[in-house]
Formats: sequence, C-alpha cells, structure tokens
Amino acid sequence: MFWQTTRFRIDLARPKVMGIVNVTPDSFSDGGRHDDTSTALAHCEQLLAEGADILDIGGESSRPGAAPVPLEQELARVLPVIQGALQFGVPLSVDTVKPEVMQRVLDLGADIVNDINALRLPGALEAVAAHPQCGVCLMHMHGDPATMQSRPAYDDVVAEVSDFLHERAAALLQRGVRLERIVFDPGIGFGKSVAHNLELLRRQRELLALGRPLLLGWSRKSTLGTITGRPVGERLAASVAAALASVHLGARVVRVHDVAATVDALKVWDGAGLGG
Ligand code: 9MG
Repeated sequence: MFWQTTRFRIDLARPKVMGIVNVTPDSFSDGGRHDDTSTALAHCEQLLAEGADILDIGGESSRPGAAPVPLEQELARVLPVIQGALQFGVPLSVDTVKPEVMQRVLDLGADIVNDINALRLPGALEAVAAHPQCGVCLMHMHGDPATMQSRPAYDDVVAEVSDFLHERAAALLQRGVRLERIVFDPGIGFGKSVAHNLELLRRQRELLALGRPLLLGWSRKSTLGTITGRPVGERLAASVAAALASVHLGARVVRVHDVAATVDALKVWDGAGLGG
C-alpha cells in the first residue's frame, strides 16, 4: 500500500517511523528545546540519523489545556523550519489545524498535512483539496484540546472513531481528493480515557476495514503513564512497546519522539519474521 504525498509516493509495505519535531516552547514532552529554527533543524537531522522516515513538524502544542497559538506565531515557528528541512529529501509532514498554515506550508512544498482536527476548521478541506497531491492524515478527536479529557464517553469507541474517519474521508473524496492521499489515525489520548485507548489498541485491526493505512501516536502519552506509573520523561520503554504493538496490529506509520529505540525495536520485530 502507498501513501501519495507532494514529493513522495511512500511505500508502506514496511512500517514507517515519523519523528516528532515540536517547534513549541510549551510542548508537553520537550518544551523549549526546539524553539528556534536552527535547533529544530538540528533536531530534524538527529531524527534522520536515527532512522526516521518522515518528519512531523508542528508549531502548536496539542497537549490538553495548552494555550492556543496565534496564526502569525505558528507561521513564524514552522515556515523557516519547513523551508530548511526541504533540503533533507524526506517527506515533511506539518502538524496543524489551521487552514492558513496548511496553505502556506503546501505553497512552500511540504508533503503531508497532519491535522488532529481532521480538517474540520472552515477552509481546511479546501486547502488540502486545492493541492494536486499532498498527503493528509485525518485524526479522530472527541471535543477539542481544551475540553477533550473531561469525561469522554462512547457507546462503542471503535465504531464511533471509524464512522467519524469514514465521514471525514468522504468529505475529502467529494472534493476530488484521491483515497491514496489519505491515512487514518484513531487519535490516542484525544478525548479518550485509558480504557478507550486500550480498546482502540486491542481492536485496532477493525479500523483496517476503512481501507487505508493507519498512523498511530502513542509516544509518551499519559495512558502509558497510567499503565506504568511513570512520568513523561520515563516512558521510553512503554512508548516503544506501544509502537510495536500498534505495528503488530496493523499500523503502517508510528509517530514517535524516540526514533532510534523505535527503529531498533522494529528491526527485531522484522527479523523475527513478524513483518511478513
Ligand atoms: C500532533 N499529534 C499529537 N499526537 C498525535 C497523534 O496521536 N496522531 C497524530 N496524527 N498527530 C498527533
């Protein structure tokens, strides 16, 4: 299966590792370390040296309760990093919910729009649909980052996530976007309890019926903290285990902070013949 993006047709026969580059001073796990362009670009190079296949660059934290970032500030954070990272010759994903940011990064040549809001802001569907072939990751989120963790409730979390993603993809297809540009993400931690996240993991294979590759982001998330009792800085083993479990259950892209450890784990998984 392939993921069509602006410059690359990404072959997902083998799982791909998407490295996280937060250009945000308030990010939940590496706040303040990549808050300028040269530091962020150095971080990109480091993740690539560790084996990242895709870089996901974001200028607004999606952590529950994080302060919203004004448009001009988000642009000032991400545009110079995208501009500089284009030279690395790997797919560049941009983590944003704002249609204006999508438009500007696509104009620069970014490959993928990663929207935790699944293109629900006015103008977002249009920004992606106007591009001839950028990739897009549609993620499920219940509520918004300010409110999403206050008592999330579902009758059947897998069915509701699946219906939502199907509906968002239909909206894109209706605007002429080909299915091969779309990847789905159930949105671990976005308006879900620990039990919901674990149910999504156990029943992850049901989401493959959507007919497109799955991208999963478990890295350092609070559910892993609840399971292990560990603070965010000590969730490496849990993050790698979750990434591996999600790949084993059909994910084709994992979004991670700890690229080197995840790449090593996937090599062993592959060496064991589990990758097919
Ligand atoms: C931006 N961001 C934070 N967590 C994420 C996740 O789980 N998936 C995707 N696609 N993006 C995420």
